[in-house]
Amino acid sequence: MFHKEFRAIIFQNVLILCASAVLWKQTTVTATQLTRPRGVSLARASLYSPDADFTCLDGSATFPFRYVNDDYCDCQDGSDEPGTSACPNGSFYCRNLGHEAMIVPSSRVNDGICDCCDAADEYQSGANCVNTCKELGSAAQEEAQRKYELESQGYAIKLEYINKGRQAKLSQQERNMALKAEQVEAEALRAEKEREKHEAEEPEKQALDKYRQIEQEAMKEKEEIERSKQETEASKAFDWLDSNQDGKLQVEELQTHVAFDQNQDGTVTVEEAKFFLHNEEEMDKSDFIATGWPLIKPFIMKAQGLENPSKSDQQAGEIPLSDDHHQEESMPETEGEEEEEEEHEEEGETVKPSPVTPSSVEYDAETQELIEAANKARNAYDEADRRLRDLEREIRQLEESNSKDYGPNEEYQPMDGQCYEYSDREYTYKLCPFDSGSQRPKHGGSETRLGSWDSWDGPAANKYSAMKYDKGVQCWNGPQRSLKVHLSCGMENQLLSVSEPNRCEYEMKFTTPAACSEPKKPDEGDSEIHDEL
Ligand code: MAN
Repeated sequence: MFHKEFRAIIFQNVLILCASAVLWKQTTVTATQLTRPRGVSLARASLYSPDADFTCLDGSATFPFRYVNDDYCDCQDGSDEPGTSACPNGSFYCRNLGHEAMIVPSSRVNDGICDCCDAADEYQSGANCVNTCKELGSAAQEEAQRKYELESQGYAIKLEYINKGRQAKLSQQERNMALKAEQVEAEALRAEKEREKHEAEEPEKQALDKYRQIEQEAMKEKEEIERSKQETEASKAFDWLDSNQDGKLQVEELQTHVAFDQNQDGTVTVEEAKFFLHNEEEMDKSDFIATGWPLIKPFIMKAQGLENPSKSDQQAGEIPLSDDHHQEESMPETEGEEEEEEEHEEEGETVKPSPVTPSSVEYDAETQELIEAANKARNAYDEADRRLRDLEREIRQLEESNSKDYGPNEEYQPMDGQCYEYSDREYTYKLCPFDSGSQRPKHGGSETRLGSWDSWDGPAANKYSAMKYDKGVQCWNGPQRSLKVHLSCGMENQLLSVSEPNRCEYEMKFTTPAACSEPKKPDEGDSEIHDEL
């Protein structure tokens, strides 16, 4: 208040009009047809009307317009001194014609340092600033143009990606529809083949059951033959051991065979011999066949295996066995038996029936036909089943891929299926977008999964600027590894850097044309500032 009153007195007494005229001349600049005080932007020009009182822009005071730029700070917000350094918080606007308009703190006005390229901030300091706006303007424009062209290229690639992505989605959808139709057919075909298989297997089963019966009978017969062979062998052994031919085996008879010398002291004691007679004095033939021979036979075999057969025959009084490898020691066969076998061998016939197994069975033509028909039906069913399962797998994979969010316009789709690497001193990192991220030590060691594709993870306003991969390999004594990938516009898909800001939490920087936005044409030459209040 005091300040204003004091001034009013002075101006009343000294040539008011003259002084005002001089001040007005000093504090105004002419720009694009609008006269405005020095340091005021075009946008704010209307707030500085020389025909009216000036109200501080914060509304804090109103006073005659001649106080504007009078090098004395009247407004708290410094708005009355845009063209002088009188207010500490004022701002000075320079037009910088040919380049970019700029606002500098008004404290820098006439401080001897050139801030504005048009030298407007140093109008009284004698700093001899030169107007460099034209040069700066054209350099900036060239840079802006270069950036614009790069962005345009990136964006052009992005458009291709969008095309590819949409195309891929379309063909996936088409493929999916075709597969679904095929699936219906394949299911019907499998059901039909399954029915045919059952139909063919039923008569095959009946025919084979007959064979199975025959096989079982043959098996029984074989067992019977085997049993009677054992019996014959036991009977021969009995006759052999029963040296006095009285139809009973006595201790003394066994004592003459070293095979029964269990402790191998050169003598078969009574106890040793009785052991084989079930601790009885003697044993008749039927007991011998049923229980004696199975006990005695291993001892005889052992003795024959240990001793020289040529010597043992008389010395040990060995009982020859009928096993093939003891042929020369076999008990004398009856003449008839011998001749019979020889005859068979000459004729090339099989003496005993060979064990019946399904593979060796010769089926009659009708059964064979049934088996072949069933095999054919089984193969046809297996093929139909395989085809259906292949289709189902393909559908599952397609649906999984189809459910992935490849960006608002499918622009990230072409990155799926690709992998990108980056190496630092210790590790080679790999990012396979929409799949996983991993880390491999450069000097040997296995790959560690840092995470699997989870979701887009950018801020709400820019969701597609970051990706999250989680559930990686468990960190020792810590959480499962996880990875965040920050995407930015670039001419190519490139993994730029990898860091681990927290243990087992990884971050990657990745450039891709898919992250480019439509570039804006750079402004021609100079540009204004839209400094709204
Ligand atoms: C490995 C790497 C590192 C990680 C440690 C944590 O060495 O996966 O990145 O920090 O394990 O134990």
